[in-house]
Amino acid sequence: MKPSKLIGSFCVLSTLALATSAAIAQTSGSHPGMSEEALRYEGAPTAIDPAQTRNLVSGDGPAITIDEYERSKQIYFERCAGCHGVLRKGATGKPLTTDITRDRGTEYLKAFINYGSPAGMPNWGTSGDLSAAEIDMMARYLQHEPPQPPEYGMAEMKASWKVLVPPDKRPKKQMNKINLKNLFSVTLRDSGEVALIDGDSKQIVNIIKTGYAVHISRLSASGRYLFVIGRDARINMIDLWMEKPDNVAEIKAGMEARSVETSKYKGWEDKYAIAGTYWPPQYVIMNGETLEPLKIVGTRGMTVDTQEYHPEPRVAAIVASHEHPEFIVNVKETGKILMVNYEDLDNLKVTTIGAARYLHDGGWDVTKRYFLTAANQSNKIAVVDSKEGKLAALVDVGKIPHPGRGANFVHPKFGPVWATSHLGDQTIAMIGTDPKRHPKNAWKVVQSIDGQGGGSLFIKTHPKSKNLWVDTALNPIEQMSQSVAVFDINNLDKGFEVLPIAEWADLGEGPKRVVQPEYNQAGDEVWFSVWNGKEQTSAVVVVDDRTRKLKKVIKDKRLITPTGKFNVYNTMHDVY
Ligand code: DHE
Repeated sequence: MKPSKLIGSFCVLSTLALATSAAIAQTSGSHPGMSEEALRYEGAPTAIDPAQTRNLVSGDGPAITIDEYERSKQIYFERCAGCHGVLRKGATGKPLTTDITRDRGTEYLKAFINYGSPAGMPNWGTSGDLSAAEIDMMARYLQHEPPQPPEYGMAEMKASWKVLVPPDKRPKKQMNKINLKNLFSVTLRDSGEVALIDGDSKQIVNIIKTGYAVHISRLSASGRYLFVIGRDARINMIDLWMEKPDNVAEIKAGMEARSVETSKYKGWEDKYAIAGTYWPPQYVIMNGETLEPLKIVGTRGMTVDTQEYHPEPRVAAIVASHEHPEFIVNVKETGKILMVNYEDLDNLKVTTIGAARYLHDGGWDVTKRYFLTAANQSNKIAVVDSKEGKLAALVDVGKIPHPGRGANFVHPKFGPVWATSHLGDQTIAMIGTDPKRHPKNAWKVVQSIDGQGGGSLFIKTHPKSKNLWVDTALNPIEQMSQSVAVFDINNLDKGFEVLPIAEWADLGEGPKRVVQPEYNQAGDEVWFSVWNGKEQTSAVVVVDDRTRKLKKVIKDKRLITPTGKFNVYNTMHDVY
């Protein structure tokens, strides 16, 4: 087994030494207590520029020079902030506020950083990632107040906002011959672009510059506008009706972000867009045709369980309700789900639902009434009843659920279910979602099966398919990260078939992680990204869903680090 190399700007982990998939959920030699997958996934650098933060060196901490503070700050933002938070209040990693760090003292902190901890702290020193001098500097730095990144309000948003083509100058009808419903928006992570690929011809229609380390794409309710958000919180609004689809508006919604969505309730189609930011911790509602920022709301507040103040509750997944004119907003660190009613932005009504920490991604059940979302560090799925505006259940699942948007299908024995795979173990949990006709199964794990291993990020099926696809993109074992498991929904106990997607792509050197299955509109093809290093060749592999055979490898030197893929029809209609 070759140690997998990390991609792009991911944190640097030196050794990957897991032998069996069972061990993955437990510990690894270099980072005891925490799976390599989880660390690699969460520990990415923050998009906030350390140079823009305000230094807070005080006489209360140990001696540190300005130069040391600056260098430590850089290291912290690159390697620590993803887990411990920019303000060090804790997320996946423990809090590192000065009341704690000063109490521990320099020597303790040095040992901690050097050797790591069973709770999951990497061994930055013994792994060779940080020198003894750097560890000493970091131990002192942590005893000073965290540097404060600037706030980002209406003035900053307006200054960044550009309407490149005003609504009245846009086409009145579709000006191209593309079958838009089967178009795919493909994230080109490390080039900060999206590729629009025609799902019928498999040709690239356009490559569009977007934000840094672009993250997800979402569609307006009409399917005309594509919204893309980068980790730097830049949103690009692309008009698919143009002869060559391209940007018509853009804005920087904050300094770091992951989520964007549009209003979908009847009568409100295409009216609003919303983006949630990691920094500052807030969301903004924008005009759905121009991206003009209209209403900014902060998410700082009390945590759901211990009810203590959190200064940095990041906004994770957002979905648009089909039951009410509402956005459903996951607030990660407080563990709260907000139902933001957009009927009257001046008198904004927000229902706050207490769920569990730390909320991340999720999707709808097949009726689109229930939103199922991962509270990943609580190993739970929270179920929100969007009709009644309340929590329907908190369901215990495996270790670190990571559903993407999840997978809906009719289980041969238990009726309609929604499934998630896990980052921290090999299981796939199926939760009953039909309280009317299958009340005994509703909001319970009706079956849990084993997939290839841990390190799964995405699971997918389609209403027309009998296949359930589960990736293992972050599994440290190459054979697993470079292939995908597929189950027959009618024979789930039979086990899975493994398809060697990366091998089919025939790309040569590189990590070649196989990530995020996505169906075409017809539901007869599944697309996979083969995510290689920035300087290496990547590809998108199309598999025939019925035969499970290779249909097409889309290889093009412009496809740099493809990851997420968003089929227009399926994203518009929440088909998954
Ligand atoms: Fe994602 C969705 C956050 C790393 C690919 N990612 C999401 C969502 C959030 C999120 C909150 C849900 C958005 C929504 O539905 O509104 N992702 C984060 C992180 O904080 C994290 C852990 C670390 C980071 O620094 O960003 C992270 N994500 C990754 C990756 O490394 C992935 C695998 C590759 C990449 O492109 O960066 C990745 N995330 C994705 C994809 C989706 C996503 C493809 C959308 C899935 C879908 O089917 O909707």
